[in-house]
Amino acid sequence: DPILHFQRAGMGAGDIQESLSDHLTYSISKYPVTATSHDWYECLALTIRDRLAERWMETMQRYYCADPKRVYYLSLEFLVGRALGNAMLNLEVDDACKEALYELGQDFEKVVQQEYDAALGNGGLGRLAACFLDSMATLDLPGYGYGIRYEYGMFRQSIDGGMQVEHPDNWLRYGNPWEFPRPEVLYPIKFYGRVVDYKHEDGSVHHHWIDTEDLMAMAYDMPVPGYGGKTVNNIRLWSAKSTRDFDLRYFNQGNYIEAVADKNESENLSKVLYPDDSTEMGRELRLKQQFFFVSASLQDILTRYRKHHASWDELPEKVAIQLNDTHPAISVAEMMRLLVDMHRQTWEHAWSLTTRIFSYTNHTLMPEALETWKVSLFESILPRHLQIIYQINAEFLQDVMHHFPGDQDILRRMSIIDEEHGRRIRMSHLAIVGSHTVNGVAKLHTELMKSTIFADFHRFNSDKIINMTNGITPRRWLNQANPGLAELITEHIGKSWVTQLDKLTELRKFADDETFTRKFIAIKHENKRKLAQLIDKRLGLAVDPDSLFDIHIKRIHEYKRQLLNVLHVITRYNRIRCGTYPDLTPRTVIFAGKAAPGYALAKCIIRLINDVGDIINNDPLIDGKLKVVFLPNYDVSNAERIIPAADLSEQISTAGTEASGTGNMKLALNGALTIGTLDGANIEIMEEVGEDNMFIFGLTAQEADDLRRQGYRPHDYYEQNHELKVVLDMIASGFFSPGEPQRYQPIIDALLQQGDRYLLLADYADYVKCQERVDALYGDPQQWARRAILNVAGMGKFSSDRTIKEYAEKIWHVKPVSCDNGA
Ligand code: DL6
Repeated sequence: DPILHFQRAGMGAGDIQESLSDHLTYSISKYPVTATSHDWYECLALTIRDRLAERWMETMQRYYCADPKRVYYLSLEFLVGRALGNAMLNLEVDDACKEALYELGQDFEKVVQQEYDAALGNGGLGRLAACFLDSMATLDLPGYGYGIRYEYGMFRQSIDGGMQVEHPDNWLRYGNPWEFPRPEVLYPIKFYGRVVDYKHEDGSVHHHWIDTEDLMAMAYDMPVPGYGGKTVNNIRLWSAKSTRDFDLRYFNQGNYIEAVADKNESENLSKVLYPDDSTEMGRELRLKQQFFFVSASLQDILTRYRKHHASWDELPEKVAIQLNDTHPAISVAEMMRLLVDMHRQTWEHAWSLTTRIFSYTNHTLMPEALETWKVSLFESILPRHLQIIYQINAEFLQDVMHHFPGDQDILRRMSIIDEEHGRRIRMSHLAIVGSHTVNGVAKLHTELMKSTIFADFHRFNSDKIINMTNGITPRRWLNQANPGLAELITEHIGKSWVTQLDKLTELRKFADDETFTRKFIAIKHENKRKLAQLIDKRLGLAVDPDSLFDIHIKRIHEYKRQLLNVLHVITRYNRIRCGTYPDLTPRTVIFAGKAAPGYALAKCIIRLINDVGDIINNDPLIDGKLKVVFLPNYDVSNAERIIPAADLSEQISTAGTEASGTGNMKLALNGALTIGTLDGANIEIMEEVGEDNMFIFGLTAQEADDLRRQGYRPHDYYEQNHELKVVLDMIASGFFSPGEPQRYQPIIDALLQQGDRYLLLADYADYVKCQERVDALYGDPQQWARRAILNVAGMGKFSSDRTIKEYAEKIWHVKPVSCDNGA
């Protein structure tokens, strides 16, 4: 086919205005007088979508003609947030859209705010996937996202009486203009049943998985525009549909109601995102979700490959599949099943192909987050896959045995099957064995993977585990979220930073430039003013934009140590009240984040933050010197509002626990100074921006490990540090919960009775001292701004473009297919 050329959708304000009016009539069917802001949002989204569609089809045709090696990013989570603002900026039509809406008498901001966030993820892992998609498209890489079209995304959080309340996120209620249903792209997915073996005359055995319960996976596609709009990639999300056969059984029996009820039940599979981050609940539905999207995606990938290729031999030259954590690790067994059982490849050939296709990213060292599934559950849901896993394991353990002759224990440790905890399948081991490359997400994390959780695998094959430090997309996290700062940067160094973030180093020369600094400070102040306005609107709480905005935003988890921050807040409160620190810099400490619904202690921490805020914010003695805010429902859109307003970025996880962090990158890129531990990517941020431009405190990962080995005694710290003792006693005595003095006993117990797993008390004194250095520097606005500018200037490395280029070169071996070198 010739390359398509489209002309329908012009990019000028006039063209856009025409499209908007067109859609108001033909898509919405309303007159301007009756159209709501949401109607105008729909019109604008469809107007932009038209422009994306042309480029999307051109991109897909370009790929079809060039038949390049493609990369498939398999992820149970894509936390993309809103699409409209990002698409307008990536197409560089935002000004034209503003003008067009203005001409039509509409308020651009109000219209854009109508969009629901696509919150198909929990936190870091899902947001990373979204940043990667943006970078792949921007770099013209043939990259496809595959995931689940959850009907309900991440729950909405409200706070009632200081407590988290979860609400369903019905994000599709008013439809989703960005998705294209593909009812013809439909694959059968099997569950349960049994395996029967047929012996052929030549002695070969063929395995049939029969008597299964089936459902269908139907595709929904969404465009992913790269910056500049040349390449628009695809994310394909699967939705569960009942099979017609399935319905028929009941219909034939004349049982209409049963048929419909059953249909609904099978469609439950893609209904809701599991809201657990860093813990695995081992639920049957979750395993079924994993297999569902894996099976559909692999069938789709193989179908696309087969359009061009008669033989399977070239599969690894045309297909790279990245497993985003172990959630899609069942892919290894499913690929084997498809190749061996369905496409009649020999086991050896299929294994050789499989292990050249997959690579796996590990995102956590937390033992409770490492996925395992009961063998018995597998046996029931995926009986054929269990057989395949057994065979993979048997062959793998043979290799291990040859490598470490006589070492029985290593076989036990490396086996895909954990025989000790009631026989479980270790999904990380399956992912490692089936992948050619395994990566960590920051240098320290990768080193710890090699020396702790995967030490045996590293000894077995020292080339397999490599590092790929995470990154973030500068399009959303600077260009879109912080237009003031983006413009200032562009004025001084040009706009190339949007795709070449390294260019930010050129800002170093402005760190001492008075005019630049003045403007930089003014932009930050304006961002803080806007956030203060939002806080006032949402919580009815006045905060002072001249105070230091101290920001702690991320999932609520013990290892992320929001509680350590609270201990400092209370210390500060006590210091102000006792009057010995009269010049303390006024601060507004802002928290935001969701707790997993079943994580009682994390919810308790949210309540404590709110209770502490209630006491401090209403204490007349404090006189505005300290405010504590918990901003509900942290999501991508709220992050875009909070991050540009941050002075101080709290990155205070116990060293050795946060795999990388990406919020740390977003905040520094927007000119916040980091107070943090030597953990995850903080270390690499420090290498880039310089130790003097960060506030580092606390134990290193090594020191934390040593301390635990020597026998950590949190009680000693409590006894020996008077301020700390006072703070803990206040919490324990009900100072912040007078109506229920025992409310925070679980927190006190975790720290003093249960060993303080995350070493809060050990790091407390150093943290408080470090906060004093923060105060001192903030007292000198010029010096503070200088360091903030140097932070922005040092963030070039943390563009997800850099990360994706590394994956493309070192793991996937894929190359750009740009308009110039395409077909
Ligand atoms: O790699 C992305 C992100 C890291 O930046 C965070 O440090 C890490 O906690 C997060 N992991 C998860 C859930 N882990 N699992 N499984 O979100 O990944």
